[in-house]
Amino acid sequence: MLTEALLRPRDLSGSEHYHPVHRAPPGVPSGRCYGWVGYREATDSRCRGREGPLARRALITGITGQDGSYLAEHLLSLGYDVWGLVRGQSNPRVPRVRDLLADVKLVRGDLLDQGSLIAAVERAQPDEVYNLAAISYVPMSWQQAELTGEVTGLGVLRVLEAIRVCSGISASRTPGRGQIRFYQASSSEMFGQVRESPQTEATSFHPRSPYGVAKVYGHFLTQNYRESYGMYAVSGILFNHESPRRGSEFVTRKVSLGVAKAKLGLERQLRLGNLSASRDWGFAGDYVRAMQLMLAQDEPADFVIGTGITHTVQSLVERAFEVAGLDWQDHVVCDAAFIRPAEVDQLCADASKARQRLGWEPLTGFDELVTMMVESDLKLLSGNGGYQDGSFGHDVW
Ligand code: NDP
Ligand code: GDR
Repeated sequence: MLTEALLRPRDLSGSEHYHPVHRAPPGVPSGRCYGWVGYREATDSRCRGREGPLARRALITGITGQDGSYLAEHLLSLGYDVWGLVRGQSNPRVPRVRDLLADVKLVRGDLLDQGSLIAAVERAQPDEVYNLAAISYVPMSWQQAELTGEVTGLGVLRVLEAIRVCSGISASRTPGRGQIRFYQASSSEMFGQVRESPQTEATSFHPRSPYGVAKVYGHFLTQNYRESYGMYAVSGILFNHESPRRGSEFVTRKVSLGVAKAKLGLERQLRLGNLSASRDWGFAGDYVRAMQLMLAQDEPADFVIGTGITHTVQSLVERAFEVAGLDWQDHVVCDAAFIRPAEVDQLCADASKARQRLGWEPLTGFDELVTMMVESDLKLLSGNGGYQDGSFGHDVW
């Protein structure tokens, strides 16, 4: 469990062992990530008596989101020391992380606040930063377009700047510097009105929402920091990925919850928008493996991650009701309120580059994913387990 000691800021500045310089120690290849080695060797009990490289340390923004929880679990299983950035004074989603991931250390910060990000990087002293934080619900990006631009777009700039400042990288390209590796959560929404199908890393962008536009900014900025400063900064262009931990506003979880409610007699109708849109849906647990692999390469590069198989929203609905032995036509109502001002009609990934260079493959198919989600929500709503959102209750952190 998280202890007070872990949550209290360590007073680095007063330590005689505080060496905030990212430099490989003598005899260590400069390409390897040994950030903050001097400080850690001197003060961190994890390191005493250990030989060889330290456990890698990761800082995840968006730890309270779907991907944050899966990525943290995956990195912990690989032996990483995992830190998560959490915003707000009393964030209701913190219990979710705490219950799932007792070994994660939390640090406060907000993508809207540059100083907080610099402080978080200084405190966590990461080897790798995964920027998963965003306003990620596409319809909200029309309602709060400016906020979406600030968080999902400019937030990427602030995280990159925090890394640049803490790494002591100046205004010119310095090859070999910047040993903190950076992952940006780019999105297939950048392809929007697709120019070709399937989409690859070379397909040009035509975003269809303020969210998609903000992601394009973050994507190119990540590329630009790589080119400008020689930073190891990469983007994963991930297609839709889902799980029992998905937010209930997204269509897959809305449907799995709707099916469970219909099956248990809690609600009869499920109101949805455009049933003819197609998405390349995969399992979030598979996709976070790709994020870590992208930061473990010799050379930084961007990758498309998806299954290569696309389904309509209607086929998702049919399959989900079938899992519960129900006929979707008895329950689903089309509601214009859920139609978007501009739609992304179809998306389909060509993830050949990731398969070849990262050895990455999705392990969970569409039917298995939908079944997993419906079964989890049936358990949840019948009080037999499932995934609790944790979005209520007292935040003691
Ligand atoms: P979620 O919506 O589940 O999580 C978003 C996270 O961002 C939450 O932890 C949220 O924190 C955090 N956040 C929001 N605003 C701020 C802020 N101002 N400062 C700090 N943190 C903030 O998203 P997913 O886990 O599904 O996705 C992760 C990332 O991947 C996102 O960037 C998303 O855009 C991108 N992406 C997702 C895909 C998918 O299919 N899931 C596909 C492609 C890209 P809080 O709990 O406090 O609200
Ligand atoms: P998306 O996911 O917009 O692709 O963004 P979402 O599940 O919201 O929508 C997928 C498709 O389903 C259609 N749809 C509905 N969507 C919702 N949410 N609610 C409905 O009632 C409904 N009815 C039909 C939508 O019109 C759309 O075509 C997700 C997010 O995780 C982004 O952050 C991420 O970048 C992309 O996936 C890749």
